[in-house]
Amino acid sequence: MELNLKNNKPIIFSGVQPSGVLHLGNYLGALTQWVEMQNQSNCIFCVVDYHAITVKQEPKELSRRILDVVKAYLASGINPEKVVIFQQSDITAHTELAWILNCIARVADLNKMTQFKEKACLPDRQGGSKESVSVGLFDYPVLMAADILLYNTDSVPVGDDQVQHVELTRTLAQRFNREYGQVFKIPEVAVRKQGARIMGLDDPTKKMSKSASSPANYIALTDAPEIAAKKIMRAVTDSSSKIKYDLKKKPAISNLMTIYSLLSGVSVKKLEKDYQGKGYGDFKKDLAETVKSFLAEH
Ligand code: AQP
Repeated sequence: MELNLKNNKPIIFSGVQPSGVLHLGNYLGALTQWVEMQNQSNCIFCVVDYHAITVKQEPKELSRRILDVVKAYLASGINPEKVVIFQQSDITAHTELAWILNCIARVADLNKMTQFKEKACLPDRQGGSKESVSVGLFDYPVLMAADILLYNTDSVPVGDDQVQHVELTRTLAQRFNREYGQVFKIPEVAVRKQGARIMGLDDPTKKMSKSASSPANYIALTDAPEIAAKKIMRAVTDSSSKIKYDLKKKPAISNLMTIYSLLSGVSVKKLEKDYQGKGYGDFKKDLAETVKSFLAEH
């Protein structure tokens, strides 16, 4: 599909790294927004393979994953007749603009990025210390800024973990425009009220992540329904057994309630009412069924 930018519709840009199998967090935080936006906007959805190589990748595996990401886009309801889907490394302007933006970005800007701090210290990341990870991992928010700014993007639909990177994009665009004249459009970030940060099933204090060390962390969009159901039944829960949404005191059940609510369309308030007097076992059994039907349909 070719973009017709002569219409007055807003330009939407977003992407997913082919760094693993897509999970419910990617779907509920980002892809559902994309599906909603594709009818009213000029949408560009990229597979950001240069971002994925900021950590070590197996070349053959990476090629396969790039196609898997596109398949996940299509299975989630992205219509290739309405949107542009492409692979980042096919367009050399991404890395060219990234270099130009590197020359106005400051080390202090990147030092503030919380995702880098979290990712750099993962034990599987080349030594697990900030000093031994790749420069690419440190610099990746600048490449993301280039991805967004290249297309005169109006809005960037992402999950909560990417908000800081879109804010950096705005800062770099504003700084560039101040120093060199009006070149870049300043993009807005679009984040869902509910589902912007789906947490890991094995640890509700950390976000669900493609590169988590255990598959028990996530429901992959490619999980067989029975496997996904088992993961829900084994998901970590909180100490008292009441089904109540309370992010601070009951982060595990609150996360499961968010997933349940988004997949079923039943509000969290109604779930609390429906499960009054019932325990985690009943709740998880019903959620497992909901997840199974979702996976079977997608
Ligand atoms: N847990 C999440 N909840 C809600 N949204 C999420 N996203 C990621 N995790 C969650 C959103 O999905 C989009 C694509 O993510 P990405 O490929 O850019 O990588 P990421 O943000 O670093 O996500 P992952 O899954 O944790 O990948 P790895 O493990 O490779 O780093 C983004 O819009 C993101 O916000």
